[in-house]
Amino acid sequence: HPHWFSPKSGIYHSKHAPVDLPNDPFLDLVSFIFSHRHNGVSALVDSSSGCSISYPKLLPLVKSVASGLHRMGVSQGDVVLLLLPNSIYYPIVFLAVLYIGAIVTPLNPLSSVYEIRRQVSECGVSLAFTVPENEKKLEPLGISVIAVPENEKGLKDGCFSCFCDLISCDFDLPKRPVIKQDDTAGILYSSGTTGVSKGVVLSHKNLVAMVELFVRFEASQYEGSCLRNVYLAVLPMFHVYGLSLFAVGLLSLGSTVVVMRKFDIDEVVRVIDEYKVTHFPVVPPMLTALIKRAKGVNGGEFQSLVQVSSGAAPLSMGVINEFIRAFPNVDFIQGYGMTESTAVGTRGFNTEKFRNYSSIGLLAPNMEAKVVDWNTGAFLPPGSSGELRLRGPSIMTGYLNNEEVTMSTIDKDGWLHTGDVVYFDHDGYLHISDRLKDIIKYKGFQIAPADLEAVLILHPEIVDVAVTR
Ligand code: 4UW
Repeated sequence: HPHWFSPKSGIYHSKHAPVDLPNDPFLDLVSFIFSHRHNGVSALVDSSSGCSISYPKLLPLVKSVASGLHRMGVSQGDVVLLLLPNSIYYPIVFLAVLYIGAIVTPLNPLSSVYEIRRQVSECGVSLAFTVPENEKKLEPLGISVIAVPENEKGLKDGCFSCFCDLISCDFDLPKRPVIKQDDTAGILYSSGTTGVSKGVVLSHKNLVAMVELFVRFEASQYEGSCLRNVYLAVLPMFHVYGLSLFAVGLLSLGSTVVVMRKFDIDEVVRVIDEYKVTHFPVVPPMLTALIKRAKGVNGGEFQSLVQVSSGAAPLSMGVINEFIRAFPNVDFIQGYGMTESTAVGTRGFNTEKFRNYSSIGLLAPNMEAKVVDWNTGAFLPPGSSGELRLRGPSIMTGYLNNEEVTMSTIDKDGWLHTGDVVYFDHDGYLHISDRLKDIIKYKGFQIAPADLEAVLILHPEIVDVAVTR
């Protein structure tokens, strides 16, 4: 057996050397991010207007919004809803809420009133940030609402006066509360292996581990300065994949994050060219759009691209091959993660000599895995498919107010039952072959059949309903 697999315990260890994680119990995510020194210039750029926020201005803006929130009466442990599309202000608001020890719960701005109401009441939300189009949806909920503009141009518009006050608030935060690594930082929604979607409780420690084991680790594997990396942020920051990279991890490296509100392939091509984008994380449907678009041009437009990474949903070998053919100079990798693992899982890693495009990559450092036969419970060796179980510092604290489901998802030894069917090949790369759990993935987003059923059954003409994938 290879050294990374112990047949006795059935445990797969990461092939990567372990990474030291900060062990100060009183460390919060914001202090951690800004403790990293770099000479990054542009932090966040709005792709449509070109408005940008520089690295030297980033922390002062976070502090300013944090002070404003404090003045409004938001305090440690309060839960703030971010019902927002991508914008350069998303990371600022996210980090400002955490800075004062409050908690963020993000949600897709296209959510229905039904979904918003549920999350607001489950999390005990008292304040929401949203876009003007959504203010009506929040009105009946009786919580405070702050409208966020798309970029700096919008700031002058009267309906954003509250946000304008926050962002230009003088520092008067008396003293930061004591925040522990174990304190809750975010509550993201996921349906897990079954049932309706549930709040996934993530601590500062989970997010710090994510930054180290996923974002900073990946950057450390490539030569050269991360300051020169320009990321196109079109994946939504209300989902764990976009949040981890664009609102958190990359800002500790000094990379530039070019933020795009909505995926539009023509806009993507323009922005990649204009900002010399080097890294583009995508979900499978975006890859297909890129391939189609590449056929219509003869080079030039995509020259700056160095890496495209895909994940959040399965990808067929056919699409992968077409992509490689259309973009021979781009390093293509797949990654795998879950909301419940704070996005940490596996990431591809290609070298000159070794390329494995079809796999979802190697297990992240400090993470352990098991592959289990779901009928017999037997631990399976490389080459055999079974349910993936994951253990490590980025695994969620649990589901919000749901001990029963938490206990059936994370067993007594700390293993997260992923509901995904995988196998390790003999080089230690993981392959995902099926899904045991009953979620539907639409453009990388989760759709819980039980959530659809709950909505459909309310229709007066529907007697009973079963949604399946
Ligand atoms: N192939 C097939 C994949 C894959 C996949 C995920 O909505 P969630 O909870 O979370 C995500 C997170 C994706 C992600 C995080 C960090 C990262 O580096 C990365 O790399 C590209 C992707 O989607 O859904 C989790 C579920 O989504 C499926 C799988 O079923 C998993 O349990 N999934 N990645 N590459 N399926």
